[in-house]
Amino acid sequence: MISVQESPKTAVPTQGTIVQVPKIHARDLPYERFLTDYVATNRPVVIQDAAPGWNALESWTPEFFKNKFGSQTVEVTYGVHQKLGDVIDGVLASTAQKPGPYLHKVIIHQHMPALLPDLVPENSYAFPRRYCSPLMPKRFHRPDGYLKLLIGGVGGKFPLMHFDSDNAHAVITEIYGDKEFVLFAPEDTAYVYPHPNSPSTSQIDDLDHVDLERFPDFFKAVQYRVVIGPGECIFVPSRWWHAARVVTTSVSVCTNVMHSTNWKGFVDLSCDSGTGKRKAAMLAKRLYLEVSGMIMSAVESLQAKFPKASLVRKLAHLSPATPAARR
Ligand SMILES: O=C(O)CCC(=O)C(=O)O
Repeated sequence: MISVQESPKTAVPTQGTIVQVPKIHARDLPYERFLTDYVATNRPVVIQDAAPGWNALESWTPEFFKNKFGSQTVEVTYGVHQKLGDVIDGVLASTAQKPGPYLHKVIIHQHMPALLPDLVPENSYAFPRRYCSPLMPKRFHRPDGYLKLLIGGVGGKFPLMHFDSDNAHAVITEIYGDKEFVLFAPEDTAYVYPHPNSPSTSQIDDLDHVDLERFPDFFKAVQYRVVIGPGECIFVPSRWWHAARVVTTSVSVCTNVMHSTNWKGFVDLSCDSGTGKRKAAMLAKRLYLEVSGMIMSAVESLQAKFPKASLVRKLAHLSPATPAARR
């Protein structure tokens, strides 16, 4: 029995309609059903108890990071470098009136690989899938799903409301504290006012005080809101706008997912038309990605139909359907 906690739609005069993102316990959402009901339909969901057994859930407190990595210099936000110990002091002093830093540039495999054993077994809902494929062009090859560490204090927030590049899905798993997400569907893009020069970032930077003179159609956008706590992860589908704000001092991790259902959008985005030589290069890239996509689709359906066949197991790394099939 699926326990979906959906609250009724609430009409808020200046902000439009607010809908709660459904929450489902992992035991009621097998991975295959997650793929068909949410990934393939591009709808958001929160999964509870998504990462049972993670040491991180027991040990990753702000103090843990200060003690273990306090002297390490990290990039906190775009181009801002600081010692992690100072970042944690700022996070702990953060208030709604005077928000402290929000750490979002640490890639765990690259900058803090010692943390990896605390994230085992892997959260299957966050499995990066086609990003693991050796057929992925080098620039996009991310067997780790680009696993990022996010730390912030009360009132802190991810700096931009945006949707992820590459037409990627994102999964954010909360480890410590609570964080609020506000999402907007791709069909409401016009109402969140993308930057003319950066179409994946919104001009709206404070969802609680939206300037309705500058952004008069904002109230037409449907807001999908939810607060996630330790052990819960949110699936943010491709092209969904999202903003994240810390409710209580928060530590979480984020990965990107590339699946057959967001592949076409990825190919279209990465092969813009261009002219002259560039046009020829883009056509070659498109051909490569389309053929690779077909090979990956074939490998994926073989894994679904004949999971135990030895040839299929040999080919599986070309588009692993499970973490075990990744090489
Ligand atoms: O801060 C968060 O939880 C959101 C992270 C995010 O959207 C991103 O890294 O692209």
